[in-house]
Amino acid sequence: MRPFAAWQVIQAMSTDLHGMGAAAAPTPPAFDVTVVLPTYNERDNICDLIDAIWRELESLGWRFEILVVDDDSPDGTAAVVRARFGAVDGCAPRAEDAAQADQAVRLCVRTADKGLAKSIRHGLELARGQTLVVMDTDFNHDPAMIPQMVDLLRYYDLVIGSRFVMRGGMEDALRYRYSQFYNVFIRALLHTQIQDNLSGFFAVRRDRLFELQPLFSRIFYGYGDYFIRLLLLAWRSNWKILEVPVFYILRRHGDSKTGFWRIFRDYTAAVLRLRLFGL
Ligand SMILES: Nc1nc2c(ncn2[C@@H]2O[C@H](COP(=O)(O)OP(=O)(O)O)[C@@H](O)[C@H]2O)c(=O)[nH]1
Ligand SMILES: [Mg+2]
Repeated sequence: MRPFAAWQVIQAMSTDLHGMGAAAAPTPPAFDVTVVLPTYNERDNICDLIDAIWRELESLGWRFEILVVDDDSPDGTAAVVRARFGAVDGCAPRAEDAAQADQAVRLCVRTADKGLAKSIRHGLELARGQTLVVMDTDFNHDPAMIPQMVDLLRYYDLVIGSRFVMRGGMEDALRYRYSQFYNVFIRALLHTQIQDNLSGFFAVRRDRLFELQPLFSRIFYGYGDYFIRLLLLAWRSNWKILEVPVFYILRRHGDSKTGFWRIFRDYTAAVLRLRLFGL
């Protein structure tokens, strides 16, 4: 990508942010990009992932923050981040020291109201980037995709890393088939055209996301089902949505927190609720 492209993204976004009278975000954007990383027991992955994201974004000359939102993982995830990066306290709504730097690692350790979706909401509300990216921290999601996903926000409101568009995929072939089938079910019930409603790897324009803020508590609860709700709302709000192909590799270290039957039950309940009662 050409280096000036990022500047154009930022320019375009700030114009819209002011021009559209978007709902005020909790903190003013100080960075071009915030990458929100929800973690639970990711001690052996998190530092390598931050390094990889840093390499991808630094070469583009972007101002960025990487915000780790950890649910007080018993394996010491927060401690390794602090030891390696000396991360500033990311839970403080205005971490002025971080805003001084062009790049920063922030760490927010949550001890109450835990859970994946609530951590992501917390991270998004603390984030100070014009563009917000959310991804897994186990290398399922490829950090090399971030630059193009952010760049495409010049044309779209939301860019999803999708396993089910051409050249997308997943190393775990069985889970790929299950997810593909489940997405057919979601589309049939919710009447959308989104191919990967379970991705959780996305980049969104800050101004667009915060237009939804009054509805955040109806979206961000539970586990990955928050993404189904977010996408449905985005779809019904006529957002411009693009799916770009991503290939999920297996997690590098540690265990998945996704239990098949629990997820199947919870997601099906979530989709049926959306179908019957809306958001
Ligand atoms: N903060 C927080 N992060 C979580 C929680 N559960 C899972 N995660 C993170 O969410 C991401 C997705 O979880 P993962 O186990 O990789 O699920 P999978 O990709 O479906 O197998 C990973 O980065 C996890 O560390 C949680 O309760 N709180
Ligand atoms: Mg994962």
